[in-house]
Parts: sequence; C-alpha cells; structure tokens
Amino acid sequence: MVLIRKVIKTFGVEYLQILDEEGTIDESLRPDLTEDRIKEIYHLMVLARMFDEKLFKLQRMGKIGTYAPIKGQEAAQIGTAFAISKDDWTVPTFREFGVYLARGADRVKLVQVWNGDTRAFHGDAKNLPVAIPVGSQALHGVGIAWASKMRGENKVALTYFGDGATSEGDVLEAFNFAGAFGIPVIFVCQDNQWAISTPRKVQTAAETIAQKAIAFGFKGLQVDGNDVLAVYAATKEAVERARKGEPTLLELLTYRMSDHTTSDDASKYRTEADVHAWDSKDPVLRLEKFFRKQGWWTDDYGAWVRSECEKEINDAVEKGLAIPPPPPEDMFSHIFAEMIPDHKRQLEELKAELGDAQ
Ligand SMILES: Cc1ncc(C[n+]2csc(CCOP(=O)(O)OP(=O)(O)O)c2C)c(N)n1
Ligand SMILES: [Mg+2]
Repeated sequence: MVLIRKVIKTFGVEYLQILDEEGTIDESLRPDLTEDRIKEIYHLMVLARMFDEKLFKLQRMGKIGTYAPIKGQEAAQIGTAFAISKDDWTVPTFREFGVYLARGADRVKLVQVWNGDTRAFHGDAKNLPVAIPVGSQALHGVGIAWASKMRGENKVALTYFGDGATSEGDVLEAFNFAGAFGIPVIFVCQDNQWAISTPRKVQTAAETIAQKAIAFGFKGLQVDGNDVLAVYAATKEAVERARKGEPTLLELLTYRMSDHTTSDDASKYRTEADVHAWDSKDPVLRLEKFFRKQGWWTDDYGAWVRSECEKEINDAVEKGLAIPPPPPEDMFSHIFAEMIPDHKRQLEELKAELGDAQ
C-alpha cells in the first residue's frame, strides 16, 4: 500500500478596508456611490448616533424600557441596510436600531417599540421585529430567503447576529442549510468584540469568524466594520452572489462602545483604555475626515445635519411617548395564530386580577 500525505485544498480569508482611520480612500476600491448618496449615508449615521444617545438617556430618565446601544456600530448597520433594495428583507436582533433607521422605518413607531409596545412592529412587511433569543434569527433569515427563492422572487435576506451568536447551534445550522441549498441569504456578523461580558477571544478559537463559512461551502469575508464604504461594497457584492443563490458570511469588525444594554455596567469587566483604543476608528468621525479630504465638508453642513437629526428625533420622541400603552392582555395576542389553552387560562387569571383597574 502506498501512503499519501498531501495538501488537497488551501483556503484564505479576505479582509476589506476602503477608508483608513484617517479617512483616506483607496480609489481602486471606491464603490459606485455619488457624493449625494454618501451624504445620505452620513446623515443616517449621525441620526443613528444621536438617536442612540437620546434613547439611552430616556431609559435613564425612566421613560423607556431596556435598550441595547449601537454606539460604534453605525457603519456596520447603515452600510449593510443601505446596500439592499427596499423589497429585500432584514432580520435583525435587539441591537439593530440603525438598521431600522436605514430601512426607513417610521421614527415614531420605533420609539413606541423601544418603549415596550411591540404593536408598532406589526405591518412592516420587509423588516422583521427584533429577535431576542440569540442566534434564532439566522434560521429565520434562511427560511425567508428560501421561501423567496422557491417563489422565484429574487429577493435576498440580511440576517444579523453578533460574535457571541456564532457559538449557537442555530447559527451553524443556518450556515449549513444555506450552503447546501444555495439560499440567497447574507449573514451579517457584527463582531463587536463582546457578548455581554465574554470577550471575542474566548468566544471561539478560530482566528476569524469569516473562516467559518468555508466549512459550509460559501464565501466568508472579514470587513472593517467601522468603514462604511467597505461595509457597503462588501454587502453589494454579497447581494450579487445571493441573487445567484450563493450565501455570504460578512464578519464586520467593530466595537461595542457602550454597555451591552441599559441593564449592564461594562466598567465591571473592561477598562476605559480598552474602549478608548477604538476611539480613533470611530465610523462617524472617519466619514467626516473623508469628507474633509474630498472638499465636501463645511462646519455649516455639519451643523445643519445635526440640527435636522435633532428635529427628527425630538418629534419622534414626543409623538412616540404620547402613545398610550397596549392593554395588558395584548401580550397574549401574537404568540400563536390560535391561543393555546394554557394562555387562555392565564389571560382569564390576568383579567380577574386586573378587575376594575382595567
Ligand atoms: C438563546 C439565548 N441565550 C442567552 C441570551 C442572553 N443574551 C442576550 S444578548 C447575549 C450576548 C450576545 O452577544 P453577541 O451575539 O455578540 O451580540 P451583541 O450583544 O454583542 O450584539 C446573551 C448571552 C439570549 N438572549 N438568548
Ligand atoms: Mg457581540
């Protein structure tokens, strides 16, 4: 018998950055976007940054419920959502406030939702409500994209999750199904270095998350997730592949600059220095540096964008917080198409308890 030992296949993982930390562009990689379109992206990123700050403060004032901040992840969220068409799908988690903004979701309804009133999610046909169970929505994204493929609609689904979610079986099952069945799905992993208090380096022994796609037979790409032009370009390419029935895993390297949620205190498990190390990579600042280099920036323009965003936010907050909360029994209304006996019994108990308070 002849023993053979040889390399039968080697793999590599690409990394994409188009704008460096100084806002200098690699012209050879510049995506096909006009000045106006890039300014639209910038406007959305500033809106996301300011809205995020506002919601955080509203929670601290006791005016809204738990909120998961997106500070630092604006490029990852706006850049991906901006690269798909309005008929495509997004399947977000609890940390995708910026995705909803970029998808044009009604701002008043967003405040209503983050105030705990999920009725405001109903009727949005292309953007799913937030998924709280970590990783579950990767399967939903695959299912939606599969249905779209079977119907011959040619739509793609972007399903979002974090670095922590890649340790969930659901995500790996979703990868396998997507690869095996040629599903037009894009897996968007915002690798923000933390899963609550678990750092990325102990989440997986794999050097990159992108490489996990290789095992399932499709492309995985690591992208500077704080560079909105790279995120946009990588998503556009992924959309082209998806329309041909090839999934993609995008690992967007970024950093969660704030607490996990308003119920968390990140200073208990990471230092100020850890966080500040990412200050110079800030996605909003980076775009401003790019604008200066392009000669697109004036202080008046910057002030105008901020004041427009402020008006939009204040208007949404005022109207959203004024909406009366749903009746308590609404919590039973949208779990199953038909109410199960256990829920019927609980509903009766709730009504009896509330009595005249209703
Ligand atoms: C199935 C499941 N397990 C645990 C939790 C509690 N939990 C909420 S968020 C989170 C960490 C998620 O980390 P990552 O996937 O990196 O997303 P990020 O919060 O960083 O956006 C955990 C463990 C949950 N919601 N669902
Ligand atoms: Mg994370």
